[in-house]
Amino acid sequence: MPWDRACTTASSGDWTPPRDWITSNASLRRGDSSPRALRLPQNNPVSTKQNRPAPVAPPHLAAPASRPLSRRQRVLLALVVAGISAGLVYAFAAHRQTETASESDSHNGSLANSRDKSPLATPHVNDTPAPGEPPPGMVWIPGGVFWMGTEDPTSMVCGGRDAMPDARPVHLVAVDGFWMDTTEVTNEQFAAFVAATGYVTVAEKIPRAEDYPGAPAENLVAGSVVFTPPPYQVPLDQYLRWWSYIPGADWRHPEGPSSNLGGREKHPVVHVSWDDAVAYAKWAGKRLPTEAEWEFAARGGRDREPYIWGDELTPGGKYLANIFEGEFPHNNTALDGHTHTAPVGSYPANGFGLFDMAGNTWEWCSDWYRYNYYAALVPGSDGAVHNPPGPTESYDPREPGVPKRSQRGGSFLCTDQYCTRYMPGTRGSGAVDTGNNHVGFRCVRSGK
Ligand SMILES: [Ca+2]
Repeated sequence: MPWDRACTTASSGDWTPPRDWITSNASLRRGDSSPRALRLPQNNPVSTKQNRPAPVAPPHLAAPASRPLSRRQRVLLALVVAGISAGLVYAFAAHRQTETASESDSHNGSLANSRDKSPLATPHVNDTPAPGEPPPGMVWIPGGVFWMGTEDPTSMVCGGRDAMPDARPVHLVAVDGFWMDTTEVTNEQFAAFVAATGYVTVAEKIPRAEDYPGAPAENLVAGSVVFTPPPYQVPLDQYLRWWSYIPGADWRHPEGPSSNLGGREKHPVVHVSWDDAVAYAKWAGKRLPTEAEWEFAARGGRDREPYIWGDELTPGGKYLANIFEGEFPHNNTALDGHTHTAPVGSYPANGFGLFDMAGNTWEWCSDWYRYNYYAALVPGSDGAVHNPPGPTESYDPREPGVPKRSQRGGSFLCTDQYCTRYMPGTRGSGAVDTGNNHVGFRCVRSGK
């Protein structure tokens, strides 16, 4: 299939190759007016140290057999045998010590060490039965083992230009069963929460100057970040060309004060910060998913496939998610039927009955975002990392000092021209205080 038909990229001779930064998931903190170069390091600091013991040479005890040994020779031979025996004992002890150290390393160091052992765990979906009737709007995800992360997608057809180094090493993860919302939280669901609690989202509050040092005074008004593409092609290395802080933009006014939710009751709620999402989840008796839960659920039982529906972006020319087609950011051809958010459930569900696990809106996860988290994970004795909760603190070298949580799934603005984070193994992140009009969420509930 020709590239321009298989991918979201329109045929364009003057298309400017993007740099490796995450436009569609850029962290635009309230009051932040200066564009930053958002570059990821090209390689993760993954140890390849093997920690194997040095090979022990086999003993060579061949003695001359054609003539009897003298007493001196017998004594020397006895000493040699004793020495070799002691050496073997020492070598064996050293081997055990090295094995122990290696095991200890794998509990304290990198996942790479565990790769020396054949993992006992294999990718599978558990047959754990649901612990009861499903809560309304939720489906049972039975848990299991899967390969989490992605290999470099830049070599794939339609894989985009971002190597996604933060999604490696690909590693085995085991997750327990849990309930998950079949769709992203909708505007009408969020409205019910606000009506019941009087909750006010971050975007509806006036930012405090002390929280945003250096921010222009005109930005210290309630509002949020909105996708505002120009009507012409622009260089793809300055995201402020298509993102704007719009006073009055919030979940009720997705594009600004003149917009509303009319006809968008079933669309995913947007302009929610991480705290807003957590507040909703608590009210609903739920929680946000971990990244591991989210990715296991998104894959729907498929093993290491680039898309939640298989290995081709548009099988049979059909779009299976709300992403971006055309020329980013100015020409959205909407071949998938939508230029902005789509009503939840507009595209086929994945193997677990979950909708929009690719595209539509980014979804907040509970984990702090740390770019090299996967390289420091601790596998269990079966070679799998069990129910990883995320790192204890965030770190994004692109924006050090900005606390970020993980986001997953990509959005209606993701395109292979820029980033392909609708692939389930890829990762995104966002400043905890920052929502925009392509970030939403869904909730989970523990199975126990
Ligand atoms: Ca679309």
